[in-house]
Amino acid sequence: MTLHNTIATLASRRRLLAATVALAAGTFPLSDVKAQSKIILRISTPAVPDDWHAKMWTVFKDTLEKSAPGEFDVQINLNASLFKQGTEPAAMARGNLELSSISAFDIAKLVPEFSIFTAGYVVHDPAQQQKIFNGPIGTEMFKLVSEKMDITPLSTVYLGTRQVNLRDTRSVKTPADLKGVKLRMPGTREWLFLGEALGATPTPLAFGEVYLGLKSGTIDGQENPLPTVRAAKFYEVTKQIVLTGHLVDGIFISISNKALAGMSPAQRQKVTAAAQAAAAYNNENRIKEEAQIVEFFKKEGLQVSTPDVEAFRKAVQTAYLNSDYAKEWPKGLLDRINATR
Ligand code: KDO
Repeated sequence: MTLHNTIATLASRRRLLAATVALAAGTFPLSDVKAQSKIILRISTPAVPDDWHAKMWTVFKDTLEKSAPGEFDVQINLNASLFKQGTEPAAMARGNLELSSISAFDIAKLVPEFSIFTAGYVVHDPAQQQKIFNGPIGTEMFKLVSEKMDITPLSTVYLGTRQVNLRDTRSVKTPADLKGVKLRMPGTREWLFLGEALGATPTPLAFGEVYLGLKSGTIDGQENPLPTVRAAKFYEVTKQIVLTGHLVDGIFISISNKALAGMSPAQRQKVTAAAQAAAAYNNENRIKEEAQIVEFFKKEGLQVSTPDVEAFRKAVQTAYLNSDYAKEWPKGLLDRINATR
């Protein structure tokens, strides 16, 4: 080996050594390691970007980034792009998903006691809903959810009050007037029961397919809270809203128990606080929007009609009280709900 070659070899070894030292101490790989050590929180929801319960996840992410900078990697997936509507609880129990906003209907499948919150005309308004779930009833019911589903509800999100929304106009005063109407419902037994109790012919369809179903006429109508009718643009393909107000609907920001187990107590507390901030943001904005939204639909040319709500209430309550669902409701729970004001 010539002297020149020896020097070149030494220089290249030195560069190698320097690179190794940089790697060990260093800049690039260290940031990688840091990113990997962040706790990943994958979120999946069918919500459309314009809806409050989609936007609330950004509030969750920002709140957590402020309270626990660099500790979490929050990944928001809207439009059911990660998991199909209704499959989130199973994904969470398997450890494939950390967070979602799940409905009373999702919960009732595995926790039959919870079906009381799928029944029409049980909860009266959003304020009562918050009192129910932030009080002793919520504590008891969420404990059941955690035990039976391996997920923990962290906050209660007011999804809105569900109303009937039809493709063509018709006179609707009582449930009898919905006879034969193919009313789209999400595709589970509990949802279909609600559609039937309203007097319609319930037709199962995933949320993401409702717009086209209305446009093409495979369904005659759907029911959802009015802010969702606006955000998902159902008003473009329907002509009437019937203010049945049949369900003061709630969804629950929930986390998998596996994810909770991987956190320190301080991190758990921060995640819970972020979930509560997200729900508060949604609830405030949704309630405000609901108070003035009818005007929007009228301007869009929709007919907004008020049925005989008492007739709907009576029919729906009778259907539930005579059903097998009611047999699963904990004794005295309905009275306790009614006494929560
Ligand atoms: C729907 O499919 O009608 C529904 O309103 C049911 C809710 O439980 C919830 O899944 C909601 O869709 C989605 O978040 C989309 O808004």
